[in-house]
Formats: sequence, C-alpha cells, structure tokens
Amino acid sequence: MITLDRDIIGLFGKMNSGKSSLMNLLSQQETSIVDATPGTTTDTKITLSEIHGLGPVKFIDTAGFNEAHDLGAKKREKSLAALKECDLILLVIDPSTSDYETERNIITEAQKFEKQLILIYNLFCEHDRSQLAKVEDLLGPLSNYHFVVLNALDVNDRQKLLDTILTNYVPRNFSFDLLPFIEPHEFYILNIPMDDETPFGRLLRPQAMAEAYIIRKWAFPVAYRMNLAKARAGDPEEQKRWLDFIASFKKRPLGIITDSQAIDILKSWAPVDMKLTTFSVMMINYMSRGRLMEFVNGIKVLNKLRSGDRILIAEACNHSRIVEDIGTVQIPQILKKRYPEIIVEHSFGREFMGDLMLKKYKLIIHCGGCMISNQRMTVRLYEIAKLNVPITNYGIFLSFMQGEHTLDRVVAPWLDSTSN
Ligand SMILES: Nc1nc2c(ncn2[C@@H]2O[C@H](COP(=O)(O)OP(=O)(O)OP(=O)(O)O)[C@@H](O)[C@H]2O)c(=O)[nH]1
Ligand code: SF4
Ligand SMILES: [Mg+2]
Repeated sequence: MITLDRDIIGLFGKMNSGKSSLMNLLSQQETSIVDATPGTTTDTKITLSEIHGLGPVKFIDTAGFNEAHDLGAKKREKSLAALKECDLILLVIDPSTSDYETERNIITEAQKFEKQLILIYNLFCEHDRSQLAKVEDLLGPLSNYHFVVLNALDVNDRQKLLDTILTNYVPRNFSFDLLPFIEPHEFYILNIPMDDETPFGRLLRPQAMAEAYIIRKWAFPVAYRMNLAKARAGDPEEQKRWLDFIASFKKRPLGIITDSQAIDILKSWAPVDMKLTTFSVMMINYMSRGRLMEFVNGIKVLNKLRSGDRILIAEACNHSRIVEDIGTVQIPQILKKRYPEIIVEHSFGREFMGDLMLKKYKLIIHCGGCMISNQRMTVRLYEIAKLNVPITNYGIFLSFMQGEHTLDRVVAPWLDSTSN
C-alpha cells in the first residue's frame, strides 16, 4: 500500500471558537459535529483531503484546550499530541471573548515544537471586527504571525482561508535547489582550506551538502585544499600549486565554490571564465529559500554607518570557538578596522533575542544558519523583516569587504540561474 506523505493541518483554540465549523468549511463536508454546546468535539477528528496547489493534506479538528476538570485535562492531552504531529497550526480565535490564556498556551506549545502557525479570527458577527485590536492587547504581540479574518459559516470565505494557507505556509516537503547553476557532466571546484576549526574525519555540513548535490546532478565535484596562510603571504609556490591544479583539468571546470574566508585570494585567483561563489552564500540562499537579495541589499547599510551605531553578529549555534574564529574574531576585527566608531555585539544559539533588543541594531550579520531548521530560519528572517532591521551574512560581508565587484561576482550565479 502506498501511503501519501500528507501535510498535517490542525485546528486549535478555545471551546466554541468555531474549530469544527472551519473543519467542515475546509473539508467541504459535515465532518465534525458543530453545536453551540461548549466541548462538542471530545476527541481529535481527522479528514483526508487535497488542497489544490499544496497537495494531499490531513486536517485535524481538536477539542478545545480550555475545558475544566479531569475530562478536560484528558482532551487537552489529546489535542496537544495532535499539535505535535501537525505541520501547520491554525489557531482559531473568537475576538468577542476576553480571556486569551488558552491561545497563549497554544502559541507557546507551537513555538516549543517549532510549528508554523496562522491566526484565524473567526467573526461571529460583523461587530466583532472592532475587537481585533483588543485581542493583540490582551494576548501579546502577534505581529510575527500571518492571519486571516473570516466567518467560519460563510462558504465564500473558504477560498480566503486557502489563499492564506497557500501564501504563508511552507510545505513539509518543500525542496529548494541548493546550487541551481550546476550542469550535468561538468566539473566544479570546492575550495576547502582546512584550519584548526575543521573537524577531523568529515567535511562541514555546507561542504558535504554541496558535494552530495553536485554528485546527484551527475556532475563532478573536485575538492582543493588551499593553504590560506601561504596564499596571503604571497608565497609563489602556493599560487603555482593552484595554477597547476587548474591547468590539470582536460575539461575546464565551470565554477568554484569556496570557503568565504578565502574570497580575498580567490577574487583574483579564480579564472574569470569560471563562476565563483561561497558556501556561506549558498547556505543563506538555501536556508532563506531564495531570499539572497535581502542579504545583499542589507550590506549596503555599511556605506551609511555613523559613530556609535551597533552591529549584531548572529550565529545560530554554540560551536566551540578557536582563536581565529570567524564570528568572534575575524569579522569583528575587519569591522573595527574599517569602521572604528561602531559597536559590535554578538548573539549565539538557537534562541534569538526579542524585538526590543534587535531593534537597536543598524545591521545583523548572520552566519549560514546550517544548524537550525529552514522553518526556524524562516521565522527568524520574518521577525527581522518586520522590524525593518537590515540583515546580511558572513559570505556576503566578506565578499563586500573585497569590493562591490567581488560581491557581484559571488551573487551572479544565483541571478543567472532559474531556481525552483
Ligand atoms: N454566526 C457564527 N456562528 C459561528 C461561527 N463559527 C461557529 N459558529 C457557531 O458557534 C458554535 C460553535 O461552533 P463549533 O464549530 O462547534 O466550535 P468548536 O470550536 O468546534 O467548539 P468545541 O468543539 O465545543 O470546542 C456553533 O453553534 C456554530 O454554529 C461563525 O463564524 N459565525
Ligand atoms: S549554525 Fe552558523 S555558526 Fe553554527 S555551524 Fe552553522 S553556519 Fe556555523
Ligand atoms: Mg468542535
């Protein structure tokens, strides 16, 4: 038997908020019992369906989270188990109510399990529209979430709800081309200048991902270890080794993907007929699902910095740091040399600082984000975009520091190709 990999979409909220009515609206059947009695839905109810433009889905209607007593606790447990299973949480809010403890709990659980969440304001009557601002006052900041305002009993609102899901939900099997410019049967150079930070016995995740991708595309990855210290010292032997390597190909490689730290060398060593980009640029384009240009535009802030401006260097993990660590040593040094009057601060780890803290920065320079999920990265970018804080990343920063021409060159492969 073939089982379809379905996106799981769950309806959550207080009793009587209209979850079952929405379930029926979505599934276009009388799947769930709808009644004015609070607690009508006592167990999770599943419907298999198909959303045009998304594919097969499983809808889950749940019992309200806020029923009291023992039975309520059991129902809540069941609803929570369903929440963990979901890819998308639809939080149904009745704006005419005034206590949002339940909704707050659901948001907390959704955040804990890194779930995507869309708010559905279900208007029981048109007058409830005037209550929307109040919900945010009582429930707390909701600006990170997409929302839709509708009437669950109005069949005309079905399309509105589907459009909100289609526009804002990132499907579970969303695949994004890592290196869209790779052509089959062609050679690509991976420049990996190993240093003290390089783990023994394996490549770093972006390097391994690039290699695997190129092989999968029936192309040929060839790794090269550049000795950065010698290259920077102008050692002619090191340059000859590189030139010999390039000349050794019977068929000329079409491109080079390099560690961003070597861009100062490769901006002049990479033959002009070859594409040139960095692992870090590749990762941020991949993790942000193609929003590379936001990071490229962000770097332009550096041309307008003033004394006392703050820049945040953000890393999405807490890896062990060595003396020449890129985020804590190299980038701050470059920044301080070029812009001595600015203040450089750091953020490490999977949790990100709150809006108020982030707002004070003129620019965020982010790592490739390889240790967090695409979904978490998307949320992070969304939060930053809402605050209008420009963002860029390590690869773009290091390329820009070598001149705008170098930045244009490392970005060009993505502009030339049509990513899916
Ligand atoms: N006028 C109006 N009534 C609605 C709307 N949505 C739900 N209702 C009514 O509100 C009552 C509760 O709706 P349900 O869909 O059963 O709510 P629920 O969230 O599933 O409730 P429980 O299963 O008890 O947790 C029913 O009488 C619905 O007809 C709406 O948008 N407009
Ligand atoms: S999450 Fe960021 S800092 Fe951590 S290993 Fe990946 S790119 Fe480096
Ligand atoms: Mg119900």
